[in-house]
Amino acid sequence: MLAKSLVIAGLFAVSALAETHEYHWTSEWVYANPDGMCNRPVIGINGVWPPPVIEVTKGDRIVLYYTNGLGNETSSIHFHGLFQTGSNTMDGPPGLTQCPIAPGQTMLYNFTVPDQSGTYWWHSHTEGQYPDGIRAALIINDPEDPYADMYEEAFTLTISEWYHDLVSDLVKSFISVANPTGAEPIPDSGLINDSQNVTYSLKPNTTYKFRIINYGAFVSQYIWFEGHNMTIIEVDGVDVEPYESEMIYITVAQRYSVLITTKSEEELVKLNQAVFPFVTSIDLDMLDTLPDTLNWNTTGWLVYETDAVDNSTRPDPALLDGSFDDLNWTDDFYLTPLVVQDLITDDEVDQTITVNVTMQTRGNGANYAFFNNISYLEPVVPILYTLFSAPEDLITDSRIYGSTTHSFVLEYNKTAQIVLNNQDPGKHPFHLHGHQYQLVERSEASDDDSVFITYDPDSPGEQRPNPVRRDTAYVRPNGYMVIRWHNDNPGVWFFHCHIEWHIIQGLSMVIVEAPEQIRATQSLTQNHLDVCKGGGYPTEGNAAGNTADYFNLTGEPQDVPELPAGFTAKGYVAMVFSCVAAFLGMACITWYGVSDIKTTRRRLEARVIKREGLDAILGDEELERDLINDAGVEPSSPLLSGRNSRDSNVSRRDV
Ligand SMILES: [Cu+2]
Repeated sequence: MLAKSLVIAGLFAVSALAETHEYHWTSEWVYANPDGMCNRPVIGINGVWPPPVIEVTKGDRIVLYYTNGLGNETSSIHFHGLFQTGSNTMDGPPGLTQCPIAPGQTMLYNFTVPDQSGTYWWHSHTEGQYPDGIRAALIINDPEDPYADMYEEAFTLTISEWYHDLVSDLVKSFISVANPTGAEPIPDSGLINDSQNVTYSLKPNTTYKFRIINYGAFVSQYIWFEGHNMTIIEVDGVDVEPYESEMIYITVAQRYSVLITTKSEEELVKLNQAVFPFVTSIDLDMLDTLPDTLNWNTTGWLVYETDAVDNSTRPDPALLDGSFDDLNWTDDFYLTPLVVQDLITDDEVDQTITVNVTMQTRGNGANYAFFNNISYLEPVVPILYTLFSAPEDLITDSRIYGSTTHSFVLEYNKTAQIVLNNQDPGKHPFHLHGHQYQLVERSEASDDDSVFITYDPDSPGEQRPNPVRRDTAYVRPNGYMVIRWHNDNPGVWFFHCHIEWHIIQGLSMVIVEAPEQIRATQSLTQNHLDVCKGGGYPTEGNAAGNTADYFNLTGEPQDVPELPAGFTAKGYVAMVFSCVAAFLGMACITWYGVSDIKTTRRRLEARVIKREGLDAILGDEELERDLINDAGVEPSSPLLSGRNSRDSNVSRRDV
C-alpha cells in the first residue's frame, strides 16, 4: 500500500490539526486461502489481500486514487456509514452517484469526515463484488472520545462468512430456473480478521476496546467471549450509553464497539485458566440447507500475558447447538444514544414511504426480490447525473429517475420515514446511505409464514424517546420495522438489504433527498465525468439516457415479467423436480433456459462476460481445490469441533 499523510498548514488552528490521507490503490486478482481449505482468487489492493484498513481522525481528508486493475469487470468503492455531506458524488454506488469504473480507469474519491467518528468499513459497491474480498475496516478516531479514559488499547475484530467459489460462479446457479425458490448460496466457513484461530494477547486487570465489524455478504452471527462480559459503547458510529451484554447478534454491515475488562491474576490462579475462547456462530435460521462440511462456529482466543498460570493450552470452547432463541443476546432496539436526538413522533413525520418486501419466482423461473413489486435495476445514466442534466423544473419529479430504480424524492428539512413490511420469512438487514436513522419500531417475527405482522399507524408498537440510531438494522421474519430521519443531507442515497444475494435479486431502492439543494450546492468532478467517458457511459439524460424527452423511458432496463397465469412458484419447483426425477433434468433446464428467458436484465448478461474474462486473466492457472475431504481433515460433528486445526494461509504478493 502506498499511503502518505500530509499535514495541511492552515491559517486556523482547527485546520492545522486536520490531516490529509492520500492513498493510491489498484485492485487486482490475487490468490488467498484464509480458511486453510481452499486457495481461490480474491480481489486484493496493490497485490495484497486482505486489503488495507483506512484509519483517520475526525476532521481529516481522505484522498483515494482508485484504479480498477481487475481487467475483467467494473468496480467502485463505497465508504459505508459516512454521511458524505456536500460530497454525494463520492459515495460510490454505480448507477446512483457515479458510473461503473471500467478496467484501467482511475477514480478520485476526495472528501472529509468532519462530523462523525467510530467504526465503519469500505467496500466495492459494484454488485456481487465485495464478497470476493474487496472490503476492509474504516476507523475514524474521535479526539473527544467520551470513553477514551475507560480503555487502554483498541482492537479491530472483523467477522465474515467465506465462500470457496467466486460470486460470479455462485450467481449462475442462484439466479436460475433450477433455483426457483431463491435459496441463497451456503457459505463454506467463517473468518475472524480474514483468518482463523486468531489470538489477542491481553494483560490482566486491563480494559480493552474491541471494534467488531461483520463484513460478510449474507449471514448474521452471534459473538461471545467466554468468561468475559462485553459493555457496548458504540453501534454503527453512534456512541451509546454503556450496556452490559453476554452475547451480541450482528448482521452483515453492522458494527459494535465493546469494552472488555480482563481478569486479575488472582482470578486466573483461582480458575487455573489463562486462555479464554471467543466464538462467532452463524445464525443457522438464515441457511436453507446445512451441509455436513460447514463448521458454523469460528473460534479465537484471549491469551493472558502471565507467568502465574499456564497460557499455552487452549481449552475447548463451550459451543452451542445453533439454537439461540432462549439465550440472552442483546436486542439493539434498547440501546440509547449518548447524544440525545428526540424521537421523531408519529405526528412529526412529513413524508412516508411504505414498502412491502417479497420474493417472487418470475417468468424465467428464477427468483427475485421486490419492494412493492419492483425489483431494482441499475439505470443507464446514474441518478445524480440525471439530476444535474435534466431541466431544472423536472428534478423533483421522480419519474425521470426511472421506474425500475424505484426512486423517491424527499424535501429538504422535512422528516421522512420508511415503513417496511417484511412479507418474507427471512431476516433482512436494511442499510440507508447518508444517514444514521432512528429505529423507531420493530415488531416481533411471525412464525406462521401466511400471517404477516404489518405496521398499523393507529395502534403503534413500542417506541423509545431517544431511539437507537444506526445505519443498518434488521427486520424480523414476516414482521415490520419503522425508521425515521431528518432530511438534512441533500444527496442521492441507496436504501437496500445488505445481504449481497438479495441486492443481486433487486432488493434496493433510491432516496433522492432535496434535489434542488443538491443541484444548487454540489457538482460533478471532471474526474468523475472522465471515468464515465473512459467506460463509454453516458452522463446526461433520464434513467434511459434520453436527453430529448425526460419522461420517455424507452430503453430503460425492465424487470422480468411475472409468471404466466396459472403458474406458481411451487408449480415451477414441481416441474423442475419431476423433470429431474425422470432423468430429463438437463434437457428440462436447457429447454426452459432457451425458451423462457427473455430478460433485459443487463447485469446478468454482464456477469457471464465477467466470468469468462477472469478465465482469460488467470490463464491456465486452475483454481487450486483443496476442499475439506481432500485435505484429510475429518469433518467431525460441527457441534464438537469449534475450530479448524489447520493454520490459515494467506498468500501475499509484493507490489
Ligand atoms: Cu435481504
